[in-house]
Amino acid sequence: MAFFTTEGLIDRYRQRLPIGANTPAVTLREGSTPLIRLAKLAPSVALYAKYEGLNPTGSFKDRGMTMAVTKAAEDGAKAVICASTGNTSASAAAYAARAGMTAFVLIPEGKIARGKLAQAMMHGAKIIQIRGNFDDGMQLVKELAETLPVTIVNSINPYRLQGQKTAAFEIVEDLGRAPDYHCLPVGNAGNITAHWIGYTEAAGVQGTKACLHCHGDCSQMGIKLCDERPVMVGYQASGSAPFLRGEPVKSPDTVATAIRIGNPQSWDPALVVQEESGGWFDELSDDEILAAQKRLAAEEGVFCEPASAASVAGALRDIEAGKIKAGSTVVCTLTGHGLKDPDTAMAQTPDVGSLVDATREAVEDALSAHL
Ligand code: AN7
Repeated sequence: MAFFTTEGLIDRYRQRLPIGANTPAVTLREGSTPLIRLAKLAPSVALYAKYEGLNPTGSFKDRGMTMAVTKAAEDGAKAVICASTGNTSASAAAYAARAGMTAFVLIPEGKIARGKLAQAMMHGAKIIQIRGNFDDGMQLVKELAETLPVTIVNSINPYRLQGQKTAAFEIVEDLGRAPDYHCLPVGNAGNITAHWIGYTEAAGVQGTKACLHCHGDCSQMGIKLCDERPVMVGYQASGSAPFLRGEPVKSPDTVATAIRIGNPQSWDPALVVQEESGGWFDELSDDEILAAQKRLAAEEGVFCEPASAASVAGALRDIEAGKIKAGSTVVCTLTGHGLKDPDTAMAQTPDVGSLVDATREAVEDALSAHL
C-alpha cells in the first residue's frame, strides 16, 4: 500500500512536472501524505481520507507552494505575494523563508483561523490585513503584481496547480487504481482542477481542457498509472457557494473560513472538470460541516479543519442518497489540519471535562461515570 519516501514531491515526481532536471527544489518534504481508510463512517463504500493536513505547514497548499517558490527562486525573484483565507499565507510564508525571500500576505481582517495567522507571523511574512474579504485581496494582489517586483503565489500561478496535481498520483499509486469518486471542498476551485489534471495525466489521457489553465502544459505525461479517472465532486459552504448560485457571491460567509470565497479564480476550469468527469457541485450548511468534522475526529481519530470536513459531509450525504454508488471507492481530501483552527474546535466542545481534587478517590469517581 503506502509508498514511503523521504524526498519532497518535486524529487518524487520531477519527470511529471514542468521543471528542469537540475533545478534545486525549495522543499520541506511535502507530499507523500497518508491515504486513511474510514471504515466506520460509510460501510457501504470503501471510503478513504487523503490527509493533506499532514503536509509540513498543515495543508495541501505546500504541494503547490514548493513548485511556485522553486520556480520563483529559479527566476531570481526576491519577493512573493498572495491573498489568502489563511493556508496559502502560512505556506507561502514558510517556503519564502526557506528560499530567503520576502512574503507579502493580504488577509481579511478577523477572518483567518488563529493557527494560520500564527504561522505567517512566525515565518516572518509581511502581513497586511485588509478591511475586505479574500476576493478583494485577490483583486488587489493582481493589480499590485502588474507593477511591483513580486511573484504571485496564489493558484493563478500555474505552477501551483502543477504541484497540487501530484496528490492524484499518490492516490493512484496507493490504491493501485483511481478511485470511482473524488470529493473535495471547493473555494477557488484550484485544487479540484489540479486533481483532475493529475488523474488525466495518470490515466494517459491527452488534452483535458482544464489543462489550458496550466498553459497547456501536459507534456510530461510519464508512464500510465491507471485506466480510469474518477467522478469529481466539489462541495461548498452554503454561505459561500458561487458554483451553486451560478454567479459570484458578493459577501461570502461561513464558519469554514478557508473557503469563504465568493469569486473563484478557477471558475472556468472547474466547470470543465465537472463536465469531463461527470461530476457535480453541492453545498453544505455550516452545521453539517461541523458535524462531519466532529465525527471524523471522534469516530475515526482524524482531525481536520472545518473546510476540509465539507468533503466528508457531502460524500456521506451523497452516499446515503445513492448518488455515490454502493460498493464504490471514494476518496475525500482533508485539505487542512484541525489544529489550524483551535477556536472553532473549542467552540464545538465547550465542556472541557471535570475539574476535581488531585486525589485518587476524586479522579476514580470521575472515571467511573464513564466505565
Ligand atoms: C483547508 O488559503 O484559498 O478550491 O487562501 O485552505 O483550491 O481554493 C484556501 C483554500 C479547501 C479550497 N480547504 O481550495 C487560501 C485558500 C482548505 C483551504 C480550500 C482551501 P481551492
